[in-house]
Amino acid sequence: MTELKSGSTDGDDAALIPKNAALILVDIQNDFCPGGALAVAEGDQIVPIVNRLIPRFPLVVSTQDWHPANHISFKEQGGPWPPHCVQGTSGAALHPDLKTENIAHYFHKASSPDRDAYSEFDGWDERGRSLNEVLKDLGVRTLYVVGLATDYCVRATVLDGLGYGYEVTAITDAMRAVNVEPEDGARALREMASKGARLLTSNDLLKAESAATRR
Ligand code: VGL
Ligand code: ZN
Repeated sequence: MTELKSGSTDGDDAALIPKNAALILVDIQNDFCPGGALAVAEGDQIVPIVNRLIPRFPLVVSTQDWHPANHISFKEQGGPWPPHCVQGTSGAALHPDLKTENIAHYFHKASSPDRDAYSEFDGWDERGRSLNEVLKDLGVRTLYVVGLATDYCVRATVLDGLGYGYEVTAITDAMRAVNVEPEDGARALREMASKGARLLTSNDLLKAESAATRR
C-alpha cells in the first residue's frame, strides 16, 4: 500500500501531519515516571499514547535530561530538584516500554554542572549539533511535542520552537506535569496556546490523520 502521509493542510485536513513535521519526545525518562527520582504523576501513562503516535510521523527525535552528579539544579547544590537523570544511570534512561526503533536522533541537555536548561533547543546530539540545526537541515517546519514534563521541559521546548519560527502543536494527553502548584500544567498549556501553539489530543490527531490517508 502506498502511504499518503502528507498533502494539503486546508479545510478538513487541518490536522493532517505534513511531510515537514517532526515528533519531539521530551525527556520520557525513568526518573520522571512513577518510582523515579523526580516522579511525575502518571508520567508512564503517556508511553502507550506516544507509541501509537510514533509510526505516523516522518521524523521522530528524542531528548534526555542529562545531568552530571553535581548538577546545579540539585538540592545539595542549592537547586530546586532532587538529584535526577544523572548521566548514564537507569533513571536517565528512556522508559523501557518506549518504542525507540523509529527514533532518528537523540539529544541530551543540561549536561554541564553549572547550568540548567529546560528547553530541548539547548540540547545536542552525539555529533555536537543542536536540535534546531538538525531540524533545519532536515527541512522540518512543523513540530508536534509530547513528553515530560508539561510545566518545565515541554513548555520551554514549545515556546522556543515558536520563537524559532516553527509551527508547533502540543499533544495534550501525551504529556504530564510536575505540578509543584496544582494548576501549573494547565497554566503552561494556556501559555503555549496564547503564544501560538496548537493544542490537540492524540485521538483528534490520529482520527484526522487516518481519515486523510483513506482519501
Ligand atoms: C525537567 C525538572 C527538572 C523536565 C527537567 O524534563 O521537565 N523538569 N529537570
Ligand atoms: Zn533536570
